[in-house]
Amino acid sequence: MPIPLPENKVIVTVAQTGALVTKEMNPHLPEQPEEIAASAYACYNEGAAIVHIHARDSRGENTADIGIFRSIHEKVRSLCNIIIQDSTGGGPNLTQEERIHCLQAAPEMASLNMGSLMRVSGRYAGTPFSNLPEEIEDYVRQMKAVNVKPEMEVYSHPMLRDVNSIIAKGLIEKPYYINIVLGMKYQGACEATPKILISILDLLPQDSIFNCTAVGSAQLPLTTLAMVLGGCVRVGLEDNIFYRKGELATNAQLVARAVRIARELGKEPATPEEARRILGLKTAPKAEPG
Ligand code: KMH
Ligand code: ZN
Repeated sequence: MPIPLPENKVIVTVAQTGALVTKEMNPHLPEQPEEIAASAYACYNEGAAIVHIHARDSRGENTADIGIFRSIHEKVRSLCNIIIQDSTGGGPNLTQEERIHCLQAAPEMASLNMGSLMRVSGRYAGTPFSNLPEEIEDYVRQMKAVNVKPEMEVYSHPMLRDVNSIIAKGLIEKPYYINIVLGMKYQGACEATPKILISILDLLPQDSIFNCTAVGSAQLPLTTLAMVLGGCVRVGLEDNIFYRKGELATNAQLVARAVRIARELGKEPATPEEARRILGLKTAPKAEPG
């Protein structure tokens, strides 16, 4: 079982952009560096401690361009000290090699997807979201070399095999930060149900802190359940574009709601500094807000 967060804190992550959502789907989607930074600042002010970053080019396509990642980081850090977690999931148009380029822009954390899935709809149906054991190991070694904390994304029970494998090989340090991602519309991903969340929690290694991400309308009930169970939560437009049925959300609204629920449950959102301490982050931001 995972360890509950100390001091009744909740670490709130905002996943603002993602790889699959477009401005046509939700015009509030932040895509360009200025938009991403402004939205991250609004989310920080509502209580987010971590921002999960995907970069887009000027046409809104997923990109691995280091200059764009650096520009996002600089702009975010000029506004606030929120923890920057870059995505190494990237997007379906990026190669395995490109997806890890973001480490060169010096994030404090990076996502590490713990197994392969198959895309079954949309433009990339029939292509794999490839995260083979040797690819995971290569990514985690690169993160370890630059003191970037992995946020391990687990979409199904068998992915815990690779979590346990990198722990056994000493490639990752405690506390292990495990993001249970439920409801992805990919073959091989689990549905977003309370039973499935709890059954994965039962199998987590010792010394792990868990976060819950749930896609679509499951975001609200499952992140609420995660807080009740002593975990952290991720909200944002990457996973869910609606505030409620038929009403498009902003990232800041989704963070504000998660924080309100946390407080109703007697918990406080961790500040970025508190989250750095809880997660044992080693790399301080390169630039302080001015
Ligand atoms: N879109 C999420 C469900 C990543 O960026 O590494 C999965 C994700 C992957 O966040
Ligand atoms: Zn992502």
